Amino acid sequence: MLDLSKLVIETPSWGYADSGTRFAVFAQPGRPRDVFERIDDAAEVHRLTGTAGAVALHFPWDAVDDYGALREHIEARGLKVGAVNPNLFQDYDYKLGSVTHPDARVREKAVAHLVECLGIAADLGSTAQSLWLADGTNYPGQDDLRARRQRLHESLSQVYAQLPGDQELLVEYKLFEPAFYATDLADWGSALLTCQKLGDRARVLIDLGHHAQGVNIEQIVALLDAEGRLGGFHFNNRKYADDDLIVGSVNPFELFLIFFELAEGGLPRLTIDQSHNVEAKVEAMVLSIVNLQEAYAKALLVDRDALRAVQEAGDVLGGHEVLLDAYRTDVREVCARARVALGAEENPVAAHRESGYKARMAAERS
Ligand code: RM4
Ligand code: MN
Ligand code: MN
Repeated sequence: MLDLSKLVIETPSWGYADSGTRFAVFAQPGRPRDVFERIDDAAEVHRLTGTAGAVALHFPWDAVDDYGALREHIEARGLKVGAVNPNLFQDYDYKLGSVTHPDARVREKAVAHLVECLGIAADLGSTAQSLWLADGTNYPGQDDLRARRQRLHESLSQVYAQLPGDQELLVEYKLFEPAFYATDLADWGSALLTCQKLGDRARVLIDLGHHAQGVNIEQIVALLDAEGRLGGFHFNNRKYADDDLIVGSVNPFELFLIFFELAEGGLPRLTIDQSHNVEAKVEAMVLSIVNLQEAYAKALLVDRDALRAVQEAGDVLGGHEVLLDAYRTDVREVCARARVALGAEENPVAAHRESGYKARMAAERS
């Protein structure tokens, strides 16, 4: 029988909040008004799916006066705090960068926020800082590329020196956007080099939407894992760029191949990083979790001994067939039963629709 208990997905507090594109933000009725209500939505997703037991937070978006009270609220709803995500991209001072900014005063401010987040994580019982930088340049010649890298390492070393022993630093990269010429941490290689400079507790975080088209992301998983530097994974899906769509909605086969590699190495920290603009947010999150459960179930079905045997025999398509056998298996029933074993719903999306949660929140949170 399939056991889903080892699969823990962190859902993002920011995935429940208002979001949009640069063209418009369409506020949804019943949307949470503060971090406490975002946690309530996360708890509803966990109740339905059994797999979303932690929630990743973003600061200052989720800042409160009393972190003890926030922690109590989270734990009272049966959740844990996932990674703490410092936000270094919205303050006006960060227009030309945060930890890479040419002005030392701005770099100090960015470092101070990162250090503040170490304390917030400690108060909340979180064991990871998850860092994504919007830093980069838009035009050739705008800034000195080597100097920016130097500033990045100097700033992050100061933070790493203060990293509490039970926390790790996850370093996320992204090819482009908001910078359109040179992003300071653009790919897994630059993130890995940065982590190696910092120390053992700095590891790379892969976001599914942060690569050029066609990049083999499962291979990056295998490579970083083999180096002991795979820290985490952000799930979403895309057709073109960093589209942040529902996991598994556009390219389910790629998701399966990624899970095959993730499951090979022992799962790292797994987080959904999505932004729902036109779809219902809680339902979108539930569907993402269901798709993750199914991809994970299929990855566990791969006959790894048979795979090794045909690989050693040099059978080119034999190995491919072993993967396809697992991928083509209908796992909906076994996942439904595994969810029930966790005390969750057989069909989470239908249960959510029938529960009236959406209408109730629309009335309560008006
Ligand atoms: C970025 C990146 C980060 C997330 C922000 C909101 O594109 O994926 O992980 O924290 O968006
Ligand atoms: Mn991300
Ligand atoms: Mn992103």
